[in-house]
Amino acid sequence: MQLLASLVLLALLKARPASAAVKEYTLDVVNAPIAPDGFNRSAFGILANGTFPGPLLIANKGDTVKVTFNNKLTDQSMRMSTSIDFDGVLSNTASVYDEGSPFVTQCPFGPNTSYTYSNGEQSGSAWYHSQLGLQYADGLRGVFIIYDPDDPLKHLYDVDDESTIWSVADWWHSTSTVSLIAYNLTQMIPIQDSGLFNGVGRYVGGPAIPYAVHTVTKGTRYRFRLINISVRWQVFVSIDNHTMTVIEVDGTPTQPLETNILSIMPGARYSLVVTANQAVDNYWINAIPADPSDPSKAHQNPVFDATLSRGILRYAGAPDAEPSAPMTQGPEGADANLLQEHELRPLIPIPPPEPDYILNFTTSMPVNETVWLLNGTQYRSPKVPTLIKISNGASSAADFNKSENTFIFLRNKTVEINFSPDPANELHAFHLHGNRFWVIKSNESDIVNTVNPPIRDVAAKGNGGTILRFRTDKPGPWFFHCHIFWHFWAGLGAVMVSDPEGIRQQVKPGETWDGLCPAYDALPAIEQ
Ligand SMILES: *[C@@H]1O[C@H](CO)[C@@H](O)[C@H](O)[C@H]1NC(C)=O
Ligand SMILES: *[C@@H]1O[C@H](CO)[C@@H](O)[C@H](O)[C@H]1NC(C)=O
Ligand SMILES: *[C@@H]1O[C@H](CO)[C@@H](O)[C@H](O)[C@H]1NC(C)=O
Ligand SMILES: *[C@@H]1O[C@H](CO)[C@@H](O)[C@H](O)[C@H]1NC(C)=O
Ligand SMILES: *[C@@H]1O[C@H](CO)[C@@H](O)[C@H](O)[C@H]1NC(C)=O
Ligand SMILES: *[C@@H]1O[C@H](CO)[C@@H](O)[C@H](O)[C@H]1NC(C)=O
Ligand SMILES: *[C@@H]1O[C@H](CO)[C@@H](O)[C@H](O)[C@H]1NC(C)=O
Ligand SMILES: *[C@@H]1O[C@H](CO)[C@@H](O)[C@H](O)[C@H]1NC(C)=O
Ligand SMILES: *[C@@H]1O[C@H](CO)[C@@H](O)[C@H](O)[C@H]1NC(C)=O
Ligand SMILES: *[C@@H]1O[C@H](CO)[C@@H](O)[C@H](O)[C@H]1NC(C)=O
Ligand SMILES: *[C@@H]1O[C@H](CO)[C@@H](O)[C@H](O)[C@H]1NC(C)=O
Ligand SMILES: *[C@@H]1O[C@H](CO)[C@@H](O)[C@H](O)[C@H]1NC(C)=O
Ligand SMILES: [Cu+2]
Repeated sequence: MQLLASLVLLALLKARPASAAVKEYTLDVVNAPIAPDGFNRSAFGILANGTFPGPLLIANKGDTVKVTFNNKLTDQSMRMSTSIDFDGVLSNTASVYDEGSPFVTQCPFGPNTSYTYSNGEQSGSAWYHSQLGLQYADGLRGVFIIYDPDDPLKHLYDVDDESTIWSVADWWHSTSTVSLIAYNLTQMIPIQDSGLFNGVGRYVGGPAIPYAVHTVTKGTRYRFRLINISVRWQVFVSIDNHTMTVIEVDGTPTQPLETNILSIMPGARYSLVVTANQAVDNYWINAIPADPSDPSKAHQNPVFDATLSRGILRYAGAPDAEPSAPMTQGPEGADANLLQEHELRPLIPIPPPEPDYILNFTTSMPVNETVWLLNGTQYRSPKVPTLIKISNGASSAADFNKSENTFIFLRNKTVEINFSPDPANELHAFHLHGNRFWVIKSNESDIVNTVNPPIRDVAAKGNGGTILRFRTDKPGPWFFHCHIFWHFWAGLGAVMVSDPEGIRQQVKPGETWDGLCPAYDALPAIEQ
């Protein structure tokens, strides 16, 4: 038989609601044909159960969710090992090793092996994706929703189910391996070939693949869960003739805030209440990928046309046809009521404590576009994961190589990450694993809010300056990186270690996890 190392560990959950259940999922990671925009890649994708996006995973708040991934990859032209991150899932300390960060919390697992991730203790809109190299560009990404049966905002909407999930994504016709070689040669991140809305899209010169349709009933209020599973760029989302009311950002319920267009960064999530209150008709959902710092970049790829990235909102009774309105990029100029991050208010405000640590950070690109530095250091994965080093006694930054860009904090403190205004207008999307942070200053605004700032886990860092704070009350090594994975690959990352002593006392992974690194290290390079 194959080497099937399967681990099932019950997370030591805190007080859970009576309804708490254990939900188990199995996903086969396979090489399978995929053509979300009608283009048949010569190499197959790397897909969960052969689909893109991968199967939807759902659970209720308080459930323990165990997801077993069987690595059945065979194509040697792409990464054959994998490691899965659940963005937006707040791993508890007991299971921090199931958090999926390669070489931080675990070693990846190779072909013909399995690994079970066990998580609990959270709610909201989340997603899963390969965290290894650029593997998720090849398709290994999907949506994970944790419903809250007692949602305090339930009265605002009528429908919130599997049909109201909107994913936006970018897609490349080449494999991530080929794209990386091109990136290296040209020093430019390859522009995607299409933008996908709920897994379908079009490219210039390609077939007229039918757009994803969402059918609504007039008079009904829908909670759409918008999830950006892209690898680069923001997506500007709007619905012709409709407003959208934001009620959740990255898993945090918010006070309702109305908008008619919003920009979503890679990795970010929003819940939007939309009332079907217009004439029975077909309306465009515009999901326009754009690089605001340099719109001309889109023209580097002649098959990419941002306006082809869209879906259809169809009222019951409207013809089975595309909207007659022109394809636009959504409201512009005075008509645009663009969502401002700093105006978001958590439903339950939590004032951030004054910081115990202040990290003044810079982002820079000193050599060429394949090298990005976070505060002067290019993050490179070590051979031995951070968590193992800590278990073996590492307690200060000096115990790590400089290229691990690792910062250590004592328990129960507040850390502030301060990106000063920076004239290089390059957009980054900083994401902290396993935690949520306060955005006390958004890039777009000069307001510093220490009373009721937005709480989320992905924030834009542009030229305006961004200030984040987080607590160190969850012992663990947490990746902090740009979610534009090309930048991350080029080094734009760090590891924030909360409470190394607590990690040693509380984190007890067990045999299967212990076996991951020896197994990975023994793999031939082609299978790593
Ligand atoms: C994925 O495929 C496997 C094998 O066919 C199946 O057992 C499993 O239920 C599927 N998982 C999901 C979430 O659909
Ligand atoms: C892609 O492959 C499918 C099935 O083999 C075929 O029907 C389709 O025409 C191909 N599409 C293109 C654009 O070549
Ligand atoms: C995985 O197992 C299958 C069937 O046992 C075998 O044919 C294949 O060579 C194995 N793949 C790798 C990469 O070891
Ligand atoms: C990028 O190019 C450099 C120099 O030619 C080479 O050393 C490096 O291995 C290349 N990296 C990739 C991912 O191709
Ligand atoms: C970019 O810089 C890196 C680091 O010095 C180097 O390895 C790589 O070859 C450079 N790429 C190009 C295209 O010059
Ligand atoms: C998703 O994020 C990527 C990366 O920032 C961005 O390019 C894209 O526009 C976003 N998509 C949506 C629909 O917001
Ligand atoms: C949508 O709004 C546009 C611009 O205000 C208007 O011209 C159009 O008639 C509206 N469409 C419908 C179906 O109401
Ligand atoms: C960032 O780098 C600067 C310059 O090397 C250094 O002085 C500073 O201490 C670093 N910041 C942190 C938080 O380590
Ligand atoms: C961080 O930057 C602020 C100004 O933005 C400065 O007042 C402070 O001294 C800096 N702290 C460190 C440790 O460099
Ligand atoms: C740093 O890296 C070197 C070589 O890459 C390795 O030999 C050494 O053990 C590493 N040190 C630590 C503290 O991880
Ligand atoms: C953490 O800090 C808060 C306030 O600073 C304090 O009230 C609490 O007792 C501390 N908890 C632990 C476990 O140290
Ligand atoms: C960041 O904020 C600055 C200043 O307000 C603004 O000019 C820039 O467009 C913003 N960048 C992004 C990517 O939002
Ligand atoms: Cu970035």
